[in-house]
Amino acid sequence: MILIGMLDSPYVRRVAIAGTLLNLDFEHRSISVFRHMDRFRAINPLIKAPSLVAGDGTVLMDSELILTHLEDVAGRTLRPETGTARTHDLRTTGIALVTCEKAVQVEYERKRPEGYRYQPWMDRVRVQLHEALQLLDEIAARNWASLPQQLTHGAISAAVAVGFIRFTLPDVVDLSPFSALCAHADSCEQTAAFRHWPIDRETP
Ligand SMILES: N[C@@H](CCC(=O)N[C@@H](CS)C(=O)NCC(=O)O)C(=O)O
Repeated sequence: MILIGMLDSPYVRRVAIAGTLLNLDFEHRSISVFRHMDRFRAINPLIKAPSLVAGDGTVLMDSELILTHLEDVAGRTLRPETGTARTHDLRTTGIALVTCEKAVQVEYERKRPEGYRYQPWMDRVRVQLHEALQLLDEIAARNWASLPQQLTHGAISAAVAVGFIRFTLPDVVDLSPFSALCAHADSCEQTAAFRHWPIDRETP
């Protein structure tokens, strides 16, 4: 299996970290959807990161669907399998993915020339981002004072979202009100799986 995409994409990084936690053997190629568009397009004409070339050559996209496939291959899941814990982890993952989406939208909006930016849209996205961070902070304060034995998709995705904001938007998003979430991200970044996939690592 080959995972395609830069680790500064929170979606690529969550897949890479989960793949390692699932003990899967896969290759990673740091191909950028912007800087290496033609190379990317040759693998996936839709130019979406992450993409995964599965064992049989099928090209998958969307981090959640790729994770579904990786868990099929591994024969186990990082998500609690039943009950309230599962429902809560699905909710947390959803909030974390919105956090990633809104943070990425802020970054993409910044790429536009000044005259092409639309402030009411930016204001809306930033309110959504702030709300999502607030919800994750409450979850972190309630559940992640110490790291769970098994990192779930919700816990991984929340930490990866913080990592992305710290790396890409340090001048735009003030994370200081979200201390429990930041502490959770710090703890995750110390683990072997997160250290194996640093946000700025590029494979040739
Ligand atoms: N819902 C998707 C979002 C993936 C996504 O938007 N990735 C960005 C990179 S961070 C991308 O492919 N951008 C290029 C584009 O949308 O054209 C997922 O979970 O994988």
